[in-house]
This record gives sequence, structure tokens and C-alpha cells, in this order.
Amino acid sequence: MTNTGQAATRYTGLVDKYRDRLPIRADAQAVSLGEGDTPLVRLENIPAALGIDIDVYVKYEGLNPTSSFKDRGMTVAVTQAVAEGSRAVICASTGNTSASAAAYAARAGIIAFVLIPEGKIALGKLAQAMMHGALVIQIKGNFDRGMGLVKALADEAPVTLVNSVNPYRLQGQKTAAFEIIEALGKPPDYHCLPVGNAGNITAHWIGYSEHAGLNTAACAFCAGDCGFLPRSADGRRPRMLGYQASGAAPFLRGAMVDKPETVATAIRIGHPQSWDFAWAASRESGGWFAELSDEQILAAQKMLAEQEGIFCEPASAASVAGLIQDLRAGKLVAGSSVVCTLTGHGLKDPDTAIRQSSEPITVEAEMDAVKRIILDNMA
Ligand code: AN7
Repeated sequence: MTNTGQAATRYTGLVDKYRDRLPIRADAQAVSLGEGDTPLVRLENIPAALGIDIDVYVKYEGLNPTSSFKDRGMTVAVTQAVAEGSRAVICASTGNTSASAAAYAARAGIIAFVLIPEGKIALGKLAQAMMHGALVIQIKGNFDRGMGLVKALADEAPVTLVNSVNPYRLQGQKTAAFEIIEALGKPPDYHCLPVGNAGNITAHWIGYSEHAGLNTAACAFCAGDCGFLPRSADGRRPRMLGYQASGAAPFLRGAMVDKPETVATAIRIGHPQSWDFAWAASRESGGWFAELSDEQILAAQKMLAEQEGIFCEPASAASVAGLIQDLRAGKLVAGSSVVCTLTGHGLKDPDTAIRQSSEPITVEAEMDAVKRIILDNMA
């Protein structure tokens, strides 16, 4: 017996899988690295330790090809850019967008220019942009300043802007909501996300809204102010909970923040580009924004790593830190289901991980010395 008659089932990425729900050119050939299809892991130990009656899942986006959710948007943005004949992409980034743009540009054989705030991106992300051969431009200014520059540059030079102001980015990122619905059989009651530039919370809201039968795709090409988010809904959608670091929390201040600061450098953003869309998603979903201290964020990161075996980067842990804070305050309905997006992998930022862990013990390479440590620590 041979299995020559078996149908091929190789997963080839989200453009191929969701093509009928993406507004890309019909002749576009997917520029893919197999992104998407990430695990939805049910937390076991943290809910038990907290003694809560809530089903908590994490969408582990750190398992994408460049280890963050950005790959979902990047595959669609670069696919469309190449189909339109573009030969270069540009972005400003706190790190993950630049890593993803660099990888997808390499895959497509085009140039990536990435602007990053000098000294303020995590080591792994810098390594990725450099390894993939992007032209890395460090600026003596923060992400928001870089964003202003690339928006102006994209108007003056033949380069495609691949920050999330490019509507194809949000179109790709909305597929995370589709996957969650497929995995659970229905949307969750709440969806928790870290919020920086606010593209991802907007993209998830588009995804959930499309699933609920509301046509939000139609206006994806407008300048961004046509109010493409639905004004009313009959289909069920989750409440969207957006979490920010206190030092970079424009949605909590109700105004832009000029000097954002947080250990979670991925969300060190004070002037979010999807400001209006994210407010609309929050209000229409019946959700809210909340803020966390850096200590709360790092504590949640450590808790996920130590108690669940899941290593995410600091910014990602804001979703779980926020959920825990709101659970303690009694803000969620008992018996609900919750999804927290873990946006990036912990290996992105080894410095912050090592800084908050205890030092390894160094001993002589002798049986006795090692055995003593084992026995001491099992007592
Ligand atoms: C791990 O890479 O903005 O609210 O330039 O890397 O959609 O901006 C990264 C953002 C959350 C916030 N978690 O998402 C960039 C960048 C991680 C991130 C966010 C980012 P948005």
C-alpha cells in the first residue's frame, strides 16, 4: 500500500487560507512564511491559583515566523505591495514591525527601510532586522517621531509604507479573530489586548464584526475617516479590553502623550495612529481601557513563564496583567470566556527576562556540590 492518493494538507499561510475575506488583488501571489494558525492555549494554573470561574485562553502570537503578530499584517501588506509593483517597503517601529517587514521583504526580494528609536528596541528584534538585511536607520527620537517621518517619506519616495496605517496590515491582522472563533466555535465574551499604536485592537474588532455579518471590509481603502467600523450590531462580538503601560497610556489620559516611557518597549507609544478606530472598537463593544504599572506587567510575564510554561515579551503580558487586575476588581461576569493575545515571544527581549530572574548558581564541576544544591532545593 502506498499513500500516493492522499490530498496535500500543507498549511501555506493566511493569505491562501483567507483569500476570499481579504481585499487583495486577484492576481497577487502570496508572500508567505506560513504565518497564522497559532495555538490557542487554555490557561490551567493561573486561573486555579486565582480561584476564578473564568475560562482563560491565550492566543500565542509569538509562534509566528518572526515571533510576533505583526506577520499577519505583513504578509498581506507585502503581498499587495509586490502585486502593485513596489520595490521597497518602509516603516517606523518599536521593533516587531521592523523585524517582520525585514523578513517579508527578504522573502519577496525587495528592500526594507526601518526606522527605530536608538537604544529603545529589544535586542532580539534588532538582531532580526539586521539578519534579514533591512536597512536599519536608528533615529535620535522615539517611535512617534519616526512614524511622522515615514508617513511624510512615503509621500515623497517610491516606497510602500507598511505600518498599520496601511489598511492591508489590519486586514491581515483581523484573521486572528477568525482563528479564535474557529477554535472555540464562537467568539469569546472578552478579548484582552495590549495597546500601543492601536492597530491590533482595531483589526480584531474588524474580524469579529465581519464574522458577525457586518460588512466592514468595504471601506478598507478609504483615507481612514469614513467610520468603517459598524455603528450597530446584531451578531455577537466580544467586549474589547485594551491595556496600556501607565507611562505610555494616551487612551487613559484621553490625550496624546509626548514622552512615553515603559519597560515594555514594544508599546512605548504616545501618539497611536488608530486612535479613533480603537475608541470606536472599545465603545461599540462595551469594553474599556485600563493601565498597568511596569511592575504589574513584568509580574504577569513571570507568572506566565513560571506557572504556565509560556514565555511572552513584556508588552504581551499587559493583556494578562490587565485581565488579572480587572478580575480582582470584579469587572468580568463569572462563567465567561476570555482570550488574551500574547503578541510577541519572550525571546525577543532577553535582557529584560534575565534582569528579572535570579542569577544561575555557579559551583565546581563536582558531584557533591551539584547534589547538595538539588537536595537543598527539594527539601
Ligand atoms: C509585542 O513594532 O508598534 O496596538 O512598531 O510589538 O497594534 O500597536 C509594536 C506593537 C503589542 C501593540 N505587543 O500593538 C512596532 C509596534 C507587541 C508589539 C503591540 C506591539 P498595536
